[in-house]
Amino acid sequence: MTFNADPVPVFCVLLAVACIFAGCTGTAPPRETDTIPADDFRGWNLTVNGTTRASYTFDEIRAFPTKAGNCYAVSTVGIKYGPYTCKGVLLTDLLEQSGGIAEGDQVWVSAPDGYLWVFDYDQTQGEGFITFNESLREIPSPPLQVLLMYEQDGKPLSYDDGGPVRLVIISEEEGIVTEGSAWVKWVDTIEVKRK
Ligand SMILES: Nc1nc2c(c(=O)[nH]1)N[C@H]1C(S)=C(S)[C@@H](COP(=O)(O)O)O[C@H]1N2
Ligand SMILES: [Mo]
Repeated sequence: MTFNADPVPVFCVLLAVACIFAGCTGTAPPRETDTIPADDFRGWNLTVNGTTRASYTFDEIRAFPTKAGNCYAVSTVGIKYGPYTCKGVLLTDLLEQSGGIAEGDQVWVSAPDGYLWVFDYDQTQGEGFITFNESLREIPSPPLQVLLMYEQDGKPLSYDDGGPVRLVIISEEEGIVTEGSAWVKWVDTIEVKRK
């Protein structure tokens, strides 16, 4: 008697059987530092702390008036991200619910990974950002707005892209590139700092 089974398919069958017993499902493993919610975004909360403090669920954020615009970023090393259509809620609309902001205030925007970006008053009003054209030449800034984005190119913002909510800078005009360092991913805290 000869045993002449081709070793390749045999190996594949063994691998498949081993995989079934090991519980492989083809999905990504859970994140180790799961202080940041997964893509269903349950448990995520956004705290806005101005003269009054407010806390919002993802559904409550989406219940705010929506705003959409063009957004396009460049990283510190010159890689461009976009252009995208970004949709979400305006920072100023959110801040309004917590007492608003006044000249001289700063707005601190942070995320569970410890990242923090500080916006001065002018920037909350869409002014004072550095802007570039698509060739990354600095250009005078057109009118801009600061948006908390939860939809990018018509799709819910994924965790990997900074979801549930990422701070972005939008413009009516197309091809306006802003600095990616201000585009805080996984935003969960917004604080108004008054001197
Ligand atoms: N929460 C959080 N947001 C962040 C960062 C970060 O480290 N943590 N890095 C910033 C910087 S410096 C850049 S250039 C962009 C990079 O965007 P990407 O991670 O989508 O490539 O995200 C910005 N937002
Ligand atoms: Mo960056």
